[in-house]
Amino acid sequence: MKKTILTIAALSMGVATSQAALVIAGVIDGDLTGGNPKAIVLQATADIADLSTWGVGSANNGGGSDGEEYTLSGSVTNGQYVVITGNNESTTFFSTNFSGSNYLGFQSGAAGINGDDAIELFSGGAVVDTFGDINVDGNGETWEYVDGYSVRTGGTAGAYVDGNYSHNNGALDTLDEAAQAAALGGAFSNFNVVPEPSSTALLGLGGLALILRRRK
Ligand SMILES: [Ca+2]
Ligand SMILES: [Ca+2]
Ligand SMILES: [Ca+2]
Repeated sequence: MKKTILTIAALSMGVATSQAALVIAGVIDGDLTGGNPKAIVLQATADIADLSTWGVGSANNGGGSDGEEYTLSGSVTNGQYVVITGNNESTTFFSTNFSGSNYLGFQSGAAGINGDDAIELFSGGAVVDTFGDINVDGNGETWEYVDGYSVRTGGTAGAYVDGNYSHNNGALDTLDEAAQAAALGGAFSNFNVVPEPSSTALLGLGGLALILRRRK
């Protein structure tokens, strides 16, 4: 009997850790030709050896879930960002803000977002984190990011909480690519995700690793 209880406890801890291991860190919709640059940004709050069970979808214009439109691959370490660009444009913007070992890049039409689209993060086929309201067009909403960006400032994965993000709607409006890169600044360079309590020790180690990596 004791053995059974221990097994259940271990399984519960495993589920809690995996669900918080990757979160939506932000969204970008620029103002260059084609509405570029565009990106969905995620951040790891723990090491993930196999990203192939993770994916994203964009729920466009309040039309509800599109399901998992793009599945990730590879692996990430605690604190690393996953950057999914909508296309291969805006190389100056992305090389300025998303270069180095702290960023893992992908490209998918699922990130072809334009400021009024909600984002879903999937793990094992289930939604584990959401940005915005998948059933509401973002125009005029608090989470609108047309010609701008939103960046996570805290919180954990789960139902969408508006206060977990800083919204910079229109912040990239009319700017050229270099100016948009400068306007984004270091928005996606800090470890600004608050992990689940059980992951606190991992955060400490991850933060140290990031500092060591930057000194190289
Ligand atoms: Ca735009
Ligand atoms: Ca979509
Ligand atoms: Ca849209």
